[in-house]
Amino acid sequence: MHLQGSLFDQTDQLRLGPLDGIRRTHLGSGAWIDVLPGWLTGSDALFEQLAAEVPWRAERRQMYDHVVAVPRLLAHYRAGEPLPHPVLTEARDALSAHYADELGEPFTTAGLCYYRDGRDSVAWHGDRIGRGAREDTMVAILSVGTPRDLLLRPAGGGETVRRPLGHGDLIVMGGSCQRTWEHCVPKSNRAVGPRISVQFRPHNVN
Ligand SMILES: O=C(O)CCC(=O)C(=O)O
Repeated sequence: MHLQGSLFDQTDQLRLGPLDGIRRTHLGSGAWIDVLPGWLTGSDALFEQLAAEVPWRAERRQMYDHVVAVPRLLAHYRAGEPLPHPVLTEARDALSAHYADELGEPFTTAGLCYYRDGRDSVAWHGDRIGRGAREDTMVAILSVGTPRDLLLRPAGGGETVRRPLGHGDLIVMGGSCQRTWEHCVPKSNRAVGPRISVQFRPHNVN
């Protein structure tokens, strides 16, 4: 499945906009999301470059008595490791500066997920390996390629919030979001094109 470019993002020139336009929604229980549609312009060109050049890993996981393929490709960049494109370094640093007072520490790591088509997905979870299990924190996600729904729901059950994310959109999950809410990218029956998400996290949040 090829990426169908956005009609609104027909430039090859990569540019991050200002973060002042970001809008916060309080979800309850101390969780919030900040959303900025189209933060990165020229994002289709970035999608193509990341899809072609990142050393993607296909992982396998034990599921009951089977080993199954994880339905998406992955790459991970630890603190201090060069990111696969300079605009991602710029994005991480801009996010660290914007949230410095509230977060009290920089974003240091980057996880990349490549959803090749609607069969790729990630199940409901919170990022609770490490400090996200005990402390308020933030996870910032820049999405490029075809929009896919990111769903959020209270960990104890409740109404689901849906945010379609692609083509340079930014979402930041903050406060208690990783502990008190869960998120997922569900499979889609429609013929959806590919999407890459780049998740920036502070030290020891996974
Ligand atoms: O692709 C996304 O936007 C979400 C990724 C995610 O939740 C994860 O990798 O933990």
